[in-house]
Amino acid sequence: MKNVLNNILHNIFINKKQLAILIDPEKMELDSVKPFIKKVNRSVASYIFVGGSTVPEDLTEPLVLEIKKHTTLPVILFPGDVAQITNAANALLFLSLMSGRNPEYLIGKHVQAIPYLKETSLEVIPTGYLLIENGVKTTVQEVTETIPMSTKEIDTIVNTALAGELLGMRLMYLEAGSGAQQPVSTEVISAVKHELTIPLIVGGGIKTKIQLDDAFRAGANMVVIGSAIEENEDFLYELRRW
Ligand code: 1GP
Repeated sequence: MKNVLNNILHNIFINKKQLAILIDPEKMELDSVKPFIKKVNRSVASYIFVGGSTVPEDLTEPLVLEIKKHTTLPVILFPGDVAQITNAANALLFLSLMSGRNPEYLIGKHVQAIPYLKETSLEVIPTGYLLIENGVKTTVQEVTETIPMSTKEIDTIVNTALAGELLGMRLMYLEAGSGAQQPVSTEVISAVKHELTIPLIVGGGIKTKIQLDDAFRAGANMVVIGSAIEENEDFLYELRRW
């Protein structure tokens, strides 16, 4: 059943904070999935995201199948490339990198993905994706050859998010980049949230419970954490209750 987006909207309606744990297929061995997912299951996480900027073609599907053996949480693809699309997941964030002006990541990859998506039962969720500067160059910036948006130009960030909403995006994702030095600032989050009516996802560089709480307080409806948990799985223990 295609209910991931409805579930996100329902959780917002009942004021539930939503946390997604991001797993990069390049960084997770299949043998480690079971113990890792057990910890995720005991945490407050509502979703598992799977994806990365530079994942080899044959890694994503076996990983998703293994994750699904050990959890009932929805698995959502957060792909860096078309080769990361697999029917084994529940949903796909169909990301358009609206902060950049590289046509490949605005529409090109999407056209390439259609032959896969025509055959799939995946829930495809149109998602605007905005890369925000964080002080260091991140992999997503390198791979996509785009420039992140300056935090000094909050109006441009807000207007880009709104343009995405008017184009029909169902989610908006503010991204500082995996392993970012600084997460997206609370000023940027609240300015975007103030104008947007679609759900707002925030990720990149969130390493502490305080940063997580700050992102929610500023208006994020969902927060994504990857690197901090890759580096220290015990962080999941801190995420056992809100
Ligand atoms: C990256 O937003 C996600 O695309 C998560 O970032 O790995 O820094 O948590 P981190």
